[in-house]
Amino acid sequence: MTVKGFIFDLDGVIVDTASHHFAAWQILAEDLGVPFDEKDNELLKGVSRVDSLEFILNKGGLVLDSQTKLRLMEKKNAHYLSLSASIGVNDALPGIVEFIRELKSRGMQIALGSSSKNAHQILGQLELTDAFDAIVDGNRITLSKPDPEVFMLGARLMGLTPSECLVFEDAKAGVEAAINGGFQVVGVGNEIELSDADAIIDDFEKMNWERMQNLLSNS
Ligand code: B16
Ligand code: MG
Repeated sequence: MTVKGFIFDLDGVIVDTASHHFAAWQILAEDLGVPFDEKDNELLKGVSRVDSLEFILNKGGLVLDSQTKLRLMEKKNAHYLSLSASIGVNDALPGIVEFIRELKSRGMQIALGSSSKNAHQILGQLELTDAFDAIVDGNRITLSKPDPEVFMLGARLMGLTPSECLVFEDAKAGVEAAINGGFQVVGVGNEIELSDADAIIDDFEKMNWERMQNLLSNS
């Protein structure tokens, strides 16, 4: 395997903040009188805050001015941050910290590739900031997944080409972003949603170097 760098999505891969994003959007959608369920939320995983709001407004047939949209995004983010405030060092998803440690001990480079503007805050709460050689978050990109910008920048900051990197993603938009950028990608979670990925794992509980190599050689 020629992989030298690993790019991890944040929400839904390193920590279960996906449920907090869902809850915060649900509160906002309810205020706006727009129906919003888990199926809608699945489409918003990995999608930027502004594009997520546009999705909800579009679903409800609502047209709002840019000031109101800004206010709504601030409101959603405040809900999200209050739901995420209790995240601490023990809340990384099972096996992920050990797997990242193993990769580092083998001399691999590690990057974060997240659409979230809150990524630094959440990584800080998990005390994982120092584990990353490069951090690309929603503040550093202009195009949302499925555009590959977030992963391209991660690869560039590690001094690697996309073909030298492996991406881990829990979102359909994220898997498409990786494929669009020419990366190999492992889907984390739903086999049907993520069926375009090169390989799929349920979680990181039994993940290690050997298992990862087997997964990729069978893909
Ligand atoms: P924020 P990821 C994504 O993070 C989330 O999956 C998505 O639900 C969220 O809307 C997006 O970040 C923007 O987040 O509002 O915090 O900037 O999965 O790419 O790590
Ligand atoms: Mg995600």
